[in-house]
Amino acid sequence: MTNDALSNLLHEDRSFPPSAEFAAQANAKADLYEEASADRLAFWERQARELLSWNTEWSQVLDWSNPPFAKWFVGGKLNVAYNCVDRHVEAGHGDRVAIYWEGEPGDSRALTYADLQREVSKAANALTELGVGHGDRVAIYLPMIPEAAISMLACARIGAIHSVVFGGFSAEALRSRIEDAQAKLVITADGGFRRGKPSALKPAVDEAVAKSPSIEKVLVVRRTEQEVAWDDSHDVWWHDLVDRQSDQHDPQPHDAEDTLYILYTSGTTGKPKGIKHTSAGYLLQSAYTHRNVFDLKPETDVYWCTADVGWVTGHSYIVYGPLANGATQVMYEGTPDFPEAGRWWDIVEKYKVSILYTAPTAIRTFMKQGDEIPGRRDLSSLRVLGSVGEPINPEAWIWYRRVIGGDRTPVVDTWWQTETGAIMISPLPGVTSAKPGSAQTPVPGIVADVVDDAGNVVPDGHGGYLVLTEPWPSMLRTIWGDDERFIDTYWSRFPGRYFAGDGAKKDDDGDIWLLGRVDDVMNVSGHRISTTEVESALVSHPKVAESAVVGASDPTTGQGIVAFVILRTAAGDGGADVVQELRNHVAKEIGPIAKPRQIMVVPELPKTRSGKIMRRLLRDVAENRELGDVQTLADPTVMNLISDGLSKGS
Ligand code: 6R9
Repeated sequence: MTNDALSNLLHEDRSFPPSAEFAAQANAKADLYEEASADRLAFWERQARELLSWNTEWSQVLDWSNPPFAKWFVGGKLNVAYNCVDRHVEAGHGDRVAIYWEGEPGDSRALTYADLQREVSKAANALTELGVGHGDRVAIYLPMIPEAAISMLACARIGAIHSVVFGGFSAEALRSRIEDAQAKLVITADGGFRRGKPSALKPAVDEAVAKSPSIEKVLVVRRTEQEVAWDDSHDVWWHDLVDRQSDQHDPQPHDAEDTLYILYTSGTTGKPKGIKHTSAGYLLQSAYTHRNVFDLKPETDVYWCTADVGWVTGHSYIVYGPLANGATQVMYEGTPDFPEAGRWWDIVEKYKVSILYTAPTAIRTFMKQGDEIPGRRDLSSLRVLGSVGEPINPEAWIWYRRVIGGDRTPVVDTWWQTETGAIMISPLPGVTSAKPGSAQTPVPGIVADVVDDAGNVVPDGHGGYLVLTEPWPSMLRTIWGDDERFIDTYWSRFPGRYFAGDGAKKDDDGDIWLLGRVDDVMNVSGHRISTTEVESALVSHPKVAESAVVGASDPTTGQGIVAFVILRTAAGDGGADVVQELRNHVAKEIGPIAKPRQIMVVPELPKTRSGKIMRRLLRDVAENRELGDVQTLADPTVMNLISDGLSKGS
């Protein structure tokens, strides 16, 4: 974020109190805060009794005797899939639609809770037939089709651990995740539809599986009907195997602390971290926040979260939270602008969506396209709007509320992370007077603060680092296979407290404003990508000697990836197409989301005397700003070399 944007943000003083009508009907009332602060653990126990169905009650709500390794609901047993599916059928809601699925080409499916129960049971039986059991890891690499949710729930049902890999990731990214988790099975599809065209997935799986000795079988959903290469020794069609299974499956109780899933996210090194989430606490906080932050009324609302299931938002707010709450939701396969820019608003109108949860990047893109496109659709069904993934600038917040929400709906800006598992800081609609641009208050049951470099809590009106000061039910339990990295990354910077990696400020009312990452993690369209990961991809190209990557502020995507590269002498000037070649190389190594917006070929990189690249100066160049202090550079003239080279080149 630029300094200008930051000071504008902190001068934002508009406030939107909830309407009396909304407040009167809201699930969450102000007394939740009092109840939770009076006795936090008792508060979570009450939520656990009210929101989840247990086979065995816990004997201890939180075991924090060996921090930072938490155990929640110790001794408790439940089945996550039963909680998300079967119990709603048993309660008489079998005919309620769970998922209105909308394919990009315009095909659609509606799955009721009874349908979902049958599909998940069949898939669970199929996984068992393939030899997948409790504790085994299953990689899921699927487009946004119902089978994604069905596969996740089938794993949960039998106690297998899923590792969903975003379908936009490369074969290499998939391979490294399979290897780290030692997955036994991959569930994939021939492809999915993207911008009007089938986009293949199976070839990337074939490439990854060829180098993955742990994989025994590949289960393939037919979606696009593209030609696929087939290896009978391990490839199995979903429709051959799953369709012939019994639709009855008896869900066994699993331990509250059994691992539910691993989800990889970028850290400050090149190696993604496998964030490990367990069962009961995770499900509880997903369900609790989904109910209270979005004010979900399962009988009447139609909820739509536009995320992909490949990200944590899709895990907690498409699969686990909404389904645990018995919600009716929309799931959409494709892009927002196909066949035209109004596609999302057509979907809102068609299904009468009442709760919409999306990312600031999307909102800013729509804002650029103008008010007319949403203006031509009937959006009057909307009653709550949510935002997630990156700081939302006040202008985008105001536009979202005014144009999409008809100046009527509360907007909730929800801060959380893959690691936190569920929403941590957010206004409560019906309770909080919302401030555009601020996530404001930890939700009841959560304790957060802002500290300075030395770990002292900053007074109101000051900034520093966001920390979480008490364990929470949906917290990550560790990094898969790497307890040391878990401790180092999150619990060492401020001992005893969880360091989120985000800068934050408390305003004069004590409300929290998130200011973006303070580490080498970029946030591009709400996706976390580490600078080191992109740098490693670049230097793996034979023409590149060295590279440095920064996130430069971008009006639409939040940040854009800007890479500085030094070419190898043997590569000469690299040729006219070198920049394109390198951009494509990064897309191939990591995935198209990591493609640099801009690559600058430079003769040198700015380094300190100890050899550390000064990204701050590169960010100044990337954002066309006057250079900051160059005194700590080993060679202060390097910046002249860089700017001269760039002005000649352009
Ligand atoms: C859920 C999700 C987490 C990082 C986080 C922060 C940024 C997310 C935000 C936000 C400001 C919000 N972030 N929500 N920043 N306001 N409402 O996005 O998880 O992909 O792990 O990213 O995203 O920087 O640290 P994840």
